Amino acid sequence: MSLPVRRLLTNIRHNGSILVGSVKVGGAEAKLGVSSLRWASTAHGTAWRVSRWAGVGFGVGAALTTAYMYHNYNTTRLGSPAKDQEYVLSQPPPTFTPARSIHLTTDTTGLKITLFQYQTCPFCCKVRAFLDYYGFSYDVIEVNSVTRSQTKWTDYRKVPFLVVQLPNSETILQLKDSTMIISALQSFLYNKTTSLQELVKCYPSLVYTDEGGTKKVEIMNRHFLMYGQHPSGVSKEDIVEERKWRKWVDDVFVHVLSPNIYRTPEESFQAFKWFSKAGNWEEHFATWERLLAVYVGAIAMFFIGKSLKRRYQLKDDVRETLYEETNVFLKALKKKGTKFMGGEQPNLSDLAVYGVLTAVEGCQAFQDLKENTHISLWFDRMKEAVSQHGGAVLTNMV
Ligand SMILES: N[C@@H](CCC(=O)N[C@@H](CS)C(=O)NCC(=O)O)C(=O)O
Repeated sequence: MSLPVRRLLTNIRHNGSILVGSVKVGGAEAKLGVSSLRWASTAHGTAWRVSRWAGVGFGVGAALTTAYMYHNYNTTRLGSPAKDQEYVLSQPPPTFTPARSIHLTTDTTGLKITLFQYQTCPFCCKVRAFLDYYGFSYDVIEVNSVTRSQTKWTDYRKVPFLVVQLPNSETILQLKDSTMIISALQSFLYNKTTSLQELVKCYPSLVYTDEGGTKKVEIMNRHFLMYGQHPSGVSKEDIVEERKWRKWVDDVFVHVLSPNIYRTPEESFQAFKWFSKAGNWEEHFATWERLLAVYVGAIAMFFIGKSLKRRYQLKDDVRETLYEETNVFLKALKKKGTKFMGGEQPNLSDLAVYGVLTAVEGCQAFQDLKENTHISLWFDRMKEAVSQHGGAVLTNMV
């Protein structure tokens, strides 16, 4: 086993920081500080670190890495001012060429949204499913997960995040964390009289130190919608149920995916080839970065997948857990007897499950899931609803 991979595994065993930081139950997300050993929970986040370590192994050189990190550390980042203004940027971020721009004339919210993302990160896919379903216009900035040059200006260390310029205003917000982004924007759509700037104040971040002495950031209320007044046609039970499934996606379902897509070395390799294709890595990575991310990433993630399987107590045959958890959702859907968990239209729980599944759509695990469960019917309906911007009436504010 190569040194980088061995160190990686040692870090998982002893440090325990892998995964815990980003998607732990209760929402303890970002780890703070600058360190080359902060490992992410998902393929893409891990891949860039793997490739960085592999770069050392392949002779890029410790000095170069150190200089690069020192540069990162010293790059001025746009921080957050006063606590109740924590999502307000003190100055506009630098401009980047969007990988693509989605422009819908039906979106009259006046919000100018830019999504910073990795194309196949499940959290980013979840946000895109939401934005597309509601027909928001937005620009996509594809972050190079090796150099991360597009995010040097911010102290937030993860993707996705949104930069949102408010209508007729100089104010620019930075919304962090997929679940908070979705809750804040959905609240805005329900609450047309309250500005987004006011609404984001309902999601303050809380910094704390966990039992292990690690600093964590938790975004309060991130699964809660701020309705203002009780929405018509939605019962209290509907609201609680939607929240329950959204939490289930963040706390359970998303953790079942990685061990499944990296189940064998072949599947792991195939998954990375799909990430490379779907994320257009040829355009966003230098050739050496892309090849390292694919080859070293696939090997490393195969081992990490095993560790994740233990951490999240998946069955020995991880597919069994994937089918079982998917069936938990499908069974609840069947019991409701409606097209979607939201009834005749998708709600945020449908969008969350659908969103994270689209991240693995090109993987063998998803093919197996389609063959071994009844996910296809609902999934295809969701695809149609999202691609047709089924919720666009809410972004049409005239
Ligand atoms: N709780 C966060 C988790 C986000 C997350 O873990 N993102 C990964 C990529 S999939 C990440 O940015 N990891 C850090 C990195 O790649 O540097 C959310 O829901 O947005």
